[in-house]
Amino acid sequence: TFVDQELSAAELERTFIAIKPDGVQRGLISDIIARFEKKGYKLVAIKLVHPTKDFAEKHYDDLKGRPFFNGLTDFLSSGPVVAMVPPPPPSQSMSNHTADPQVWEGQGVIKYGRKFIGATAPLASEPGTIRGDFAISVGRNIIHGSDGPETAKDEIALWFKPEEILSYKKETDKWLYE
Ligand code: IDP
Ligand code: MG
Repeated sequence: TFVDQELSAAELERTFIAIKPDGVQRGLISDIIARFEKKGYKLVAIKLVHPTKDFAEKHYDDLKGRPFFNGLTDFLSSGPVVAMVPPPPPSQSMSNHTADPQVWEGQGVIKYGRKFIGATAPLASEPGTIRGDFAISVGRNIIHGSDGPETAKDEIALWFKPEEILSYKKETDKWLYE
């Protein structure tokens, strides 16, 4: 149906967000989740995990060879991390393009998630962003978010089994979209 097409299109917009060990230790889980939740994004998977060093190296595979790689992967594997996947609900703009899901790939929650998070260096992040409001050092910037559709897909597959990602309808969608 039309609605199913909208939902499968919205699934393409999934991003992977992780609250890093510093965010968990500092008691910022609820503040961070609240921003995505209040914006209207839908949470479809969440878990608390303590990644191994090996797993952290896989997650940051693209940064292998950088001088901070060892410290970064030590840090990510130093304690529990909150892993989550919030895609947006189907929107009216999406329903104009149901024939070609590629049209809106890369828009929505991936880009907006990065805007919410702010710049990699917290001191360069605007006030109002998560890193801007809650962090100081680049190596203690409390949150991770996928930087594009391809990374989102890879990171979701690395952190979650397909059966851990739920599909459900939110009744608030009609109050969020005209
Ligand atoms: P991002 O998290 O904003 O996407 P990336 O460049 O992908 O930033 O780097 C991944 C993580 O590596 C950052 O969030 C940060 O914690 C850490 N990192 C990046 N650059 C530096 C650096 O110059 N020194 C120390 N840590 C860094
Ligand atoms: Mg990155």
